[in-house]
Amino acid sequence: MKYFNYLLFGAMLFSGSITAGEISVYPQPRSMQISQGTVSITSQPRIIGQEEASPIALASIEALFKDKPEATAGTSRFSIIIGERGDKSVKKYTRNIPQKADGYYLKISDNTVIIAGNDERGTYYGVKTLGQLIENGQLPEVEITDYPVAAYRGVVEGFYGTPWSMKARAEQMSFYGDYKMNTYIYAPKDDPYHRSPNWRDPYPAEKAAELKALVETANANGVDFVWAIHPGQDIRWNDEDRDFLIHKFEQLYDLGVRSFAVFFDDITGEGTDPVRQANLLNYIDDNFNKSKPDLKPLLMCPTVYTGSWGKQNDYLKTMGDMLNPDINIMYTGEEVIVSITRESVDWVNSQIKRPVYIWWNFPVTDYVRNRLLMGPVYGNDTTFTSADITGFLSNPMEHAEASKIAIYSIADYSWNPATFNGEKSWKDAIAMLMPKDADALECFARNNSDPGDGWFNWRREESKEIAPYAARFAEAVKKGEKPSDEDYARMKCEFEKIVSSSDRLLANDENEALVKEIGTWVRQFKLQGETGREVLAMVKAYNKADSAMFMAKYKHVRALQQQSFVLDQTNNQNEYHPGILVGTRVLQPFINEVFSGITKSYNAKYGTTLEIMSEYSPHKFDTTIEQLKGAPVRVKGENIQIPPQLEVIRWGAGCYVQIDLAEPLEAVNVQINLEKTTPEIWKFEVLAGNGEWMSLPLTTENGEMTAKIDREIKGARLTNISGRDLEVFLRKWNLVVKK
Ligand code: 14T
Repeated sequence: MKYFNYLLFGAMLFSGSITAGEISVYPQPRSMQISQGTVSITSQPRIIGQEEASPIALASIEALFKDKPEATAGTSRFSIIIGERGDKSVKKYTRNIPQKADGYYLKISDNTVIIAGNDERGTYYGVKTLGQLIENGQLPEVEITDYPVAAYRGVVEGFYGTPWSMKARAEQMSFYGDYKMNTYIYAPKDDPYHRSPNWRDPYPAEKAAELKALVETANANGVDFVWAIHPGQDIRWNDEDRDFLIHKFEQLYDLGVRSFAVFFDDITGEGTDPVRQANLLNYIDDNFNKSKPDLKPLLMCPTVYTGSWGKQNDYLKTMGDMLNPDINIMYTGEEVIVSITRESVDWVNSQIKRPVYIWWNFPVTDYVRNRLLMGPVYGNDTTFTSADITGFLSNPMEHAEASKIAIYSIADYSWNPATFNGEKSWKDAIAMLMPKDADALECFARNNSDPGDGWFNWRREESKEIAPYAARFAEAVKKGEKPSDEDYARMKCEFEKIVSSSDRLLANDENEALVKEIGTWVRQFKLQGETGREVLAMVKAYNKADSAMFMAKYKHVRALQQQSFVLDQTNNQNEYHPGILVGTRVLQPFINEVFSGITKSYNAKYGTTLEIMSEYSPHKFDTTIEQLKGAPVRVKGENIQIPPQLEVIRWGAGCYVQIDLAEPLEAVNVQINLEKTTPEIWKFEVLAGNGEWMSLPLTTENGEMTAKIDREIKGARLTNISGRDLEVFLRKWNLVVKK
């Protein structure tokens, strides 16, 4: 019999009826040896080991073969021997079972399947692998030894914004089970019972019942439901608050929760003290966790959760020295939004004196809520072992189904980083979500993956393949030259694909939840494709000196731009990053440049004065603050606003924010909330009708600064005149005008 080592020859072809190329198991197993034979499944299996084997593993087996007829004397019969370490059924295979949590040994040969887990979840995962191996009623003869690198894999629902629905969460659980993720942390920033103000209060009956049901669903899928509390913003370091916290945990314990976490991220003030945090956690560990033997290790998210912050103080070292050794500590990497590097993990582990538990801020979009992050997972170190990382979790988007592309790959990566292939994993995730329209979803996803320019300073590849063609094309137009036929054809083809993919996605009935979540972005994407197509037609008309055609296309583009603006202004109107952005890295800049460039050329050649501004936005934003560059100016009725920012803004001495109005407007006043600050250190000015900047006095009212304007202005500006660099929260910047 021919044996191949999967790790070395994973992609090799076989001459038998099943090829290795056809066998894809996700996450990728540690070692998979494939031989040529197959087992045909014509009936239900005979199960050996029912009495002792993991109940959820047995339930999964039943689900796998429920459509097969019962075995009769006539049908050829196959058997499944199943159990976990110590069970009678699998005693013979003890030495084959990897001695690793969640590990399993799976062997298929001679009409017999052996599934031997290291523990109950290992057995369950063995069944999940078996399920993925079935192809057209056949099983390949294989021998698999498998176990994960990261002990905890899955998702931390830890984003700001609309929490996932209970339905979406329940649906996620079976997805986690299927792809061997064992952890879901419940920590939505916008659940008031998780965080201030209500963390002390027990859940009301209805919410409690919903959580209980979700915990049961998690258990049925081999997922640890971790309930996290976030008390740091208003905790008082006294026995009363400590007992409130324990009581809240007790309520969740009674609902079935067996794993707990305390999060101290994104807080200020008293609550940030590492010594008091560590004492509280040790108290919980010693008195709550240790008194309940069925609890999983306690988990904490520190206040200092990045390497770059950690290097400025002793916080993480204090945690490492003080916290009981079995308490796990989370970390987002060197920055908040960043790839996880070997260097950063080695550093944090030296501080916390235990393998780190990674909270990976991908594909979360709470810092860019007008975008979707649907691109491949790449950039994380692939040499991590269990000695380096104990957990690797994804913080997802508020769009649960759309997040599955990334989560699928993170499951794959965290199980086996060494063999992780981001591109392949991404494609397979897409095909899993939408088998028939995978190419359409792929077109959308490859053009919607970059969070853009911002304080987070973390870019992702987007529209990678088309980018060189787009760059050459735009450059030619800019220089007044004709783009090459090849570049033209490639761009045309991409825009056609965008339009047809969008229509197919909107009509797709394979994955309703996904279509619902991304639908508005898909409609914007279709407009973008149509605009691109017509901008190309402008170029063609110009080069053929077909003035009538040029004007027809120009007018169409203007109309499409207006529609896209309206779609952006009326959908997803959250208060942070309202609107709907798509294809921002390559496609939109391409469209803008080519539109402006070709219209300029046309104006010059024909003596016309057609508007060349391509993005429809009535007012302009100007700033010298790096973090705010590119922020939108939102028009909402009579208010012209700079959307509030989540992060601390480093507002340098002399730096300003400025709005240039499209037309003179009668302004009433301005309301500015920078949290704790005083008007003396700021200068507010308006651009008067005579073209001169004039300073207006700021006063404080109900904690926010305000200035009366009551005149016609063309712009408004706020400058830091303190002479120092300041750190502020930009909570509100609202110019009230008369319409
Ligand atoms: F706890 C952490 F590990 C963490 O990442 N906390 C938050 C998280 O809830 C959020 O989803 C994520 C992405 O925006 O980043 C953290 O929130 C921040 C991070 C900042 F750098 C909020 C404001 C910031 F300035």
